[in-house]
Amino acid sequence: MATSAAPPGRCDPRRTLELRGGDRGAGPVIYWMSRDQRSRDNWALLHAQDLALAARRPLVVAFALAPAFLGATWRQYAFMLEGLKEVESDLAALGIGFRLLTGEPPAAVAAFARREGAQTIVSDFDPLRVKRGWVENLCRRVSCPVVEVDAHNIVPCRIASPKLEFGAYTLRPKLRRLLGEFLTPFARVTAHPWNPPAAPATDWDRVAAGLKADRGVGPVEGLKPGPAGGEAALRRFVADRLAFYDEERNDPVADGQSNLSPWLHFGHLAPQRAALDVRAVDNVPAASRDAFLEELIVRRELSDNFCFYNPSYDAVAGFHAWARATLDAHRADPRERLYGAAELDAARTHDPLWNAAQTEMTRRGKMHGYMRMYWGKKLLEWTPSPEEALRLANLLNDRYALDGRDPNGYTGTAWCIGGVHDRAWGERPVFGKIRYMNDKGCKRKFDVAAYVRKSGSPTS
Ligand code: FAD
Ligand code: FO1
Repeated sequence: MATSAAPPGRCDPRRTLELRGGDRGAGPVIYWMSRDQRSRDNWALLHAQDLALAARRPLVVAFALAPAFLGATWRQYAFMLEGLKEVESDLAALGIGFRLLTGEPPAAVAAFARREGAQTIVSDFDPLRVKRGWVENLCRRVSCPVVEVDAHNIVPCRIASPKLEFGAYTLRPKLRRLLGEFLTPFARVTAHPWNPPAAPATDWDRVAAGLKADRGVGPVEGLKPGPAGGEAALRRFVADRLAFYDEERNDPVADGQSNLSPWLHFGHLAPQRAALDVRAVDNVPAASRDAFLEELIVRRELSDNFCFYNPSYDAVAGFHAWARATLDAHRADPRERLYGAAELDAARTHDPLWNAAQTEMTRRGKMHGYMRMYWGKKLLEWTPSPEEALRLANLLNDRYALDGRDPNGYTGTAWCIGGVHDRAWGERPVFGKIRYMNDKGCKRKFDVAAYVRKSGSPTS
């Protein structure tokens, strides 16, 4: 069926970056899907389709299932695999191929691309070290062009700023200046006229059985993984809780957050979709709408900026000089209490509030955003060094949180322990000038006893 040449690029060219040139093979365009695991609202898929339409080629999406990923357990893999099943059938309905590849991702994708004679490979932007390493490795293994598309940030990370930003206050104006050009409606992926050779549907049971992920951390009940689940969660938030977001988002007892982070993390839901839908709501207080957009756009895109431009985003070496100096000056301060990984993991500290936060995360797969700050800061107070505090914060967060292994997480723990994107505060033992938080501050803000009851304690 002849169709017109590709419509004029549906994806803003500023979202794309050619990582390598090369010889265009005679085969399909391949979108190596990783961060943005969805068929709708996906600029990387739209760009890959434009390339395939212009070359009158099939379009195939490849997902490389890593045998291990930053400490991910069965909890996270189960959520992700459920979503990928849905993506496979969404793509099939559009005549777009889906291939689940196993083994080390760059080698698996390179072998697939060579076998198929890929015309071009499109990848989706991700600032994490492991992901950038995968794409660099791929570029050395293939001879066709490889193009990166930022499908996660509303303002592409590389465009928003060419450098590491000090904080929200320095990035916000840069985002604001460009938001009008990038916070635009999504084009739709169309039915693809050149279909890839039929391939057997993925044997998802066999894929799951082949995963070594630690089954000791089980799936979180009651959440519907995948793009449809993410879109439903967004509709529920907008309908029921957006109106109260400004005053309730920092109250761990109220269910005031959107709870969208698992679907945003796996790319089942596009942040831009959430921003477009929330911005269009006109029957809620502007303060709530604006507060949500500040977190969703500024805070989240600040995290990508931090991880992209700071190679030590998950290390004390990545903290600002003032923070390293103040933490060094207080390294020898006596710690009132010291806890190791086992006690912290089991939520067996002296502090019922901290235990409740840890229990919420291990049971629910998500800790309330306000409690994450308290939770992270106590680790600095109760471990022998900032390095150990940061290691344990990332280890526990990535083990239990559905939204873990994310730039937001590494930035969040660096904020808690190293004052990243924060300022210096009054000097005190152990913390130095890093912002301090304690349970008295929490008691002033919300009903601590109610939160402890709600989250349960390890023995309950
Ligand atoms: P909402 O309040 O509804 O916000 C909506 C979205 O805005 C979030 O999903 C997220 O994409 C973005 N957002 C909100 N707050 C922040 C923030 N402080 N920094 C960056 N983006 C933000 N977020 C993760 O996605 N994964 C993590 O592993 C993670 N670990 C964290 C660890 C610590 C120690 C701290 C202090 C924060 C961490 N955060 C993490 C950031 C924030 O707490 C979560 O994004 C938020 O609580 C997710 O729940 P929600 O989607 O209901 O948030
Ligand atoms: N991305 C992949 O391309 N392949 C994987 O096998 C994979 C596993 C995985 C497990 C848990 C998790 O939280 C993320 C995982 N990711 C995987 C990456 C994810 O899609 C996101 O791109 C990043 O974690 C966010 O930057």
